[in-house]
Amino acid sequence: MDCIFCKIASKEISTSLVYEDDQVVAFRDNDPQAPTHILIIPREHISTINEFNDSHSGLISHMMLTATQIARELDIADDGYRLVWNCNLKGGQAVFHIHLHLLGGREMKWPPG
Ligand code: IU
Repeated sequence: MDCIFCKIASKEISTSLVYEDDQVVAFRDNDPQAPTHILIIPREHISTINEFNDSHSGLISHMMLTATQIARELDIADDGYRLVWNCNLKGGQAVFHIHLHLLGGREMKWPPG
């Protein structure tokens, strides 16, 4: 499968890695929309969050906990940050390997565009 985030997860393509373990990889977004913009991805290829089912509950929890841990480590937790899952084209998804955006280091607007 020709998936750029699978290639990032397997290190076929290098990135600015922030964290990795047996389930997830976190790296800096290459077109950051905030001073801190990290993507947390699973090593497993899942195209959209529409594919989530009960078997993914541990992974989803682990991705969220990884994001909050990185926010603390990068010192954006106290000021505040945003976690975003984009789903499918109208949801703003451009890369079809799920990823959790962690955005911080600036004030966020609401509602998002
Ligand atoms: P989206 O939710 O699918 O729209 O987000 C995809 C993100 O992946 C977007 O912020 C891109 O800048 C980012 N990205 C990246 O960091 N490195 C890449 O090689 C590619 C996309 I392709």
